[in-house]
Amino acid sequence: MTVRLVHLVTLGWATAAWVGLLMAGFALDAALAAYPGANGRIVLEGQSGRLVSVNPDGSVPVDLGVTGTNPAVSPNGQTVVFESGGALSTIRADGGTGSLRPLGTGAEPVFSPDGAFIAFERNGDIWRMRKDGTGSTRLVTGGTDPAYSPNGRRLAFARDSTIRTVNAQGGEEKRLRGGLERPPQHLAWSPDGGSIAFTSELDGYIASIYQMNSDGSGLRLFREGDSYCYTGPTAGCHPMAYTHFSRPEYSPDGSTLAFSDQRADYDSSLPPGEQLKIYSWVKTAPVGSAQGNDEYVYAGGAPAWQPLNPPANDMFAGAKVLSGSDVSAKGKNFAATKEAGEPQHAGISGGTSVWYRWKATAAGQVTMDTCGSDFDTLLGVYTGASVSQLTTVAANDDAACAGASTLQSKVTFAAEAGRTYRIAVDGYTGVWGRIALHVTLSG
Ligand SMILES: [Ca+2]
Ligand SMILES: [Ca+2]
Repeated sequence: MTVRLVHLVTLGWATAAWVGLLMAGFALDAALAAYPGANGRIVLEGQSGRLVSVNPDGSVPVDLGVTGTNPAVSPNGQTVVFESGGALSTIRADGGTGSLRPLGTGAEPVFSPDGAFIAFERNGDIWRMRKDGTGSTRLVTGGTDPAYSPNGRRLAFARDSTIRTVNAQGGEEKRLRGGLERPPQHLAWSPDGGSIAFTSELDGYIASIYQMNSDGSGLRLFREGDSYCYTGPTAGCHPMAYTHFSRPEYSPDGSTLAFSDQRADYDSSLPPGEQLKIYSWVKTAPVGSAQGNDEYVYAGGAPAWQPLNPPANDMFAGAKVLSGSDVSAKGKNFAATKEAGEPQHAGISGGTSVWYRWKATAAGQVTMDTCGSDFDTLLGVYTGASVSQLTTVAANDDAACAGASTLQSKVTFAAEAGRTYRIAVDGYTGVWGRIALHVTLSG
């Protein structure tokens, strides 16, 4: 549903219109999300109305640089689609308005599990389009709150007091569950395919989160919203204090639900008439946990959980092989990690390394650089067969590329014929980006 709670406006959450910068986006991997996935960061609408990305414990907040709400993260974890002023856009998960791409009118967006499509609401119907905003088609007439099954074959959606599914390309509809007391909203399908979570809202104030099996059976309450009347010196029920649990979102590993916890509570230290305070938090709790076992994450709402899929050459043992005397390789260190025993490249704390190996076909001067990469790189070149027993050949943090000083890296050394060199490209303090790596051997 696109209806915003009235009380959010009082918090200054009103959505501002903004003008987007169109940019030719990078092509993204269309790999299916694997279950169980690894949990990345949580993207949410912060109290300022801007999208914020935080670690699941709320640490290291990053302002994504845009006003928006209802974010969803792509299966490869690299792109966020979100709603702002009645329109949808995508942005890189690490932010930056330079990657902003407007997609057109819509609400409640969600990526398909292969990352190729975005399903969304438009004028009370459910549509899908390609991730670049082209090819919009209506899948369902009369429906809200789409959620893909993890295998991508079905879309769950809400219509009146029922939860239904439809083929991901449209067509045949199935009713999973009817007779719900109140219209369901904010559907989320668990990564193992077994459960669907949703919000049930009483009157715009009180709301609860339910789960059910994905065949519609086994309805169970996860978090129950409630209301109460104040009994202090200014006793009364106008306005009422209440709790509002909404927007459940499964962690990629399936163990945890993130959700919005909004509440109005009395603060008797304030003057009469101003005692009702509104709070909005993102919290997490284990999927089967009882009420009250919630972890505070961050002030705000509408959480979306980022799946992490480290690159194939994250580990030393999975190094990508480069061959030739003049090699250009493209790569990414998104979601890459530091492994046990790994040295600090160029003596600097990185944390998001990927590995390459290159064998010198002849003796000569070799230059290796990361010029053209779009992040602050570290470069380390080693010999040795084990990540914890490497001998440093050369290392660099920042170097000149094409005559200008940059945050990219470059090394030059004398290569021995037939020797295999191990190359680590890392992100300075663990940043992520797209790698351009060049190896040039001159005889
Ligand atoms: Ca690594
Ligand atoms: Ca650097």
